[in-house]
Amino acid sequence: MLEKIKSPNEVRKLSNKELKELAFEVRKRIIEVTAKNGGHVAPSLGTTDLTIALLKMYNPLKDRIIWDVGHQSYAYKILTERNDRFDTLRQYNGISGFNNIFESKYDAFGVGHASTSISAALGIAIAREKLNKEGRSIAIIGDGALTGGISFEGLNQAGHLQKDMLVILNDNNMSISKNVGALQAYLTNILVSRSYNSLRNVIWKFVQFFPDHLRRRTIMSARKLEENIINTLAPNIIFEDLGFKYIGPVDGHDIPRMVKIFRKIKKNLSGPVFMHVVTKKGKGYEHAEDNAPRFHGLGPYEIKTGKSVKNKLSTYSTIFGDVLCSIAEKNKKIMAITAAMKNGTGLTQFAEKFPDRFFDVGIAEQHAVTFAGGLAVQGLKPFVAIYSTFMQRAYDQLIHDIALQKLPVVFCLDRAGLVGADGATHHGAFDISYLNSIPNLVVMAPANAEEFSAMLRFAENYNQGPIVIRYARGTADFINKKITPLKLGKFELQQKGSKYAIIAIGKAFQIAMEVEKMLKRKFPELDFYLINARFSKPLDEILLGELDQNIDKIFTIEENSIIGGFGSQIKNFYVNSSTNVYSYGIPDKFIPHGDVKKLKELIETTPEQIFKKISNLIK
Ligand SMILES: Cc1ncc(C[n+]2csc(CCOP(=O)(O)OP(=O)(O)O)c2C)c(N)n1
Repeated sequence: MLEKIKSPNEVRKLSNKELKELAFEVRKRIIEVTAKNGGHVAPSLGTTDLTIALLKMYNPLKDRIIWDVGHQSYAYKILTERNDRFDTLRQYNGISGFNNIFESKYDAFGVGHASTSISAALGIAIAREKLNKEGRSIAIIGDGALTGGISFEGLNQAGHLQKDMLVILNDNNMSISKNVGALQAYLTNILVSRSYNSLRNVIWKFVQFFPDHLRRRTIMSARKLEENIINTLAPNIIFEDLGFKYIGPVDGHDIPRMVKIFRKIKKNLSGPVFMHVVTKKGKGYEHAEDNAPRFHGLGPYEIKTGKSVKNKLSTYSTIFGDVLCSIAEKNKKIMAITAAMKNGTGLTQFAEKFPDRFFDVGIAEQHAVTFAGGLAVQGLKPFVAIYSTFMQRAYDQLIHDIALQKLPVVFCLDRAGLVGADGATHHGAFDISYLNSIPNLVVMAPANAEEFSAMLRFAENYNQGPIVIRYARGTADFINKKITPLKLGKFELQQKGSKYAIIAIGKAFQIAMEVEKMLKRKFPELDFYLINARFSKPLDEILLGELDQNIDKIFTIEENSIIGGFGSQIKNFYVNSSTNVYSYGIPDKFIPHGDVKKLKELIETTPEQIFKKISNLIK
């Protein structure tokens, strides 16, 4: 059947039975492709039925469907003219893992970072009204994404403006790990109280058939019980209080039921509507259902067993988790904070060992940072682990709440640099640029596993202000050498030279070493300074000053935007000198998704490419 669906118009013609069959085929396709390419399996299997019901009732070119994060939109991609290219999911030049307005006319808004759908859908609803365009605006947001503050900023305005729009809450009780917080407890409360309501109706109906005396007694005790239960169970529906019409909870795997409700909404309801849909993450694939956190997003896996194809090696994230646990063993002031990325940032073990010193704040990066500020101002030592790309959310908090007050918070920015298959929305391309300009902040980046460990220990003992450690995604390189304790702002001079120097920061130092070897082979008469910067802020001004006396050209390498990055700091340092600085890093472009090696070729930062460029400059 899927073969025959060339556009979503054809979904609208299908019967209930055919829709069910289609859901089965779409799930099969998602599993087959993600088993090869990796991807967000469980979220997309969970929303397959909802997607089909939506496409049965809405026209996605006229009605605008806005996914939140977009990691759950694979079924949507398959059914909106992308099935033939779906095998290229997350590969270079292939289908993106999220929604992208440049990829398809069916993608109404670009996504990747959470909690944006309601705001975008409201903007779209108002624009369509002002421009006299037909159609509804529909946001689909998960219970995890709903914990992000922006979603409430959107609800607040939407409830006030009373424009036609539909917000669908895809409630599967899970963020990446189990969803946490009072809001999740509240949503569960709604589910329990609503199912209690239907149970109550059944009981009342049943009691009607009791003989009189029994009925009276049963009714009296039932009433008492009900009063008690209702007070604890039945909450006000917040979304109604905010001005939405609330529908739900609805079984998100019952396509005919959802279709009926969409039909009613289209026909009878105006203003903002909030539909609460309950789904199972990973639905239809037993391994994903049984282990939704692992199947939230993973690399290639074996369909039959669900096992990952590659064994996990030591990554910077796992090292972070291990070292922090060992530091926290002795130092009771250490607290760990994550914004819904417990597993991704390597904090699972910490959460188990020190549950009262671990905080998952939900998808709430801004809150995570200011919350850490509160802990630090009272004398605790918080380590906040956030991916580089998501830290962009909390820029003002970093400046206003932390750096300005010199609070000793340690920020561990995972996934700094190119991340690969998740693409433009997820590359950690900008952190050095956005951090270097903040006063009172120390910014470090490890070149290898041992150095990372030394940086975490340095950060534990540094109390003059905040520190950021930015580190790469994936396997860490080990040098199998102990590192002497770090000194603030001191670069590591690995090799002395003359005339030319290569300075790199973070994982890019591995590239620098390769480049130096190639250069030495080509120019045996030359000696290159080889420097591992370790710090992007403060700079090692003493060493840079010494170089100025001996050096013609400096080559900097980093995996960060060239604009405002490490190289530009070095250029700034030499602005009044005759030393020329050439920088290699991420150019002024958004980098697409694909294998990291391929992406490095694209931006001309493989060791071979940098070697060639430097060779030309030396010639
Ligand atoms: C600002 C931001 N922080 C963190 C993430 C990483 N992330 C992607 S999906 C996700 C969980 C989303 O949960 P939910 O919205 O309930 O969707 P589900 O995966 O359960 O369908 C998280 C934390 C993100 N995309 N954006």
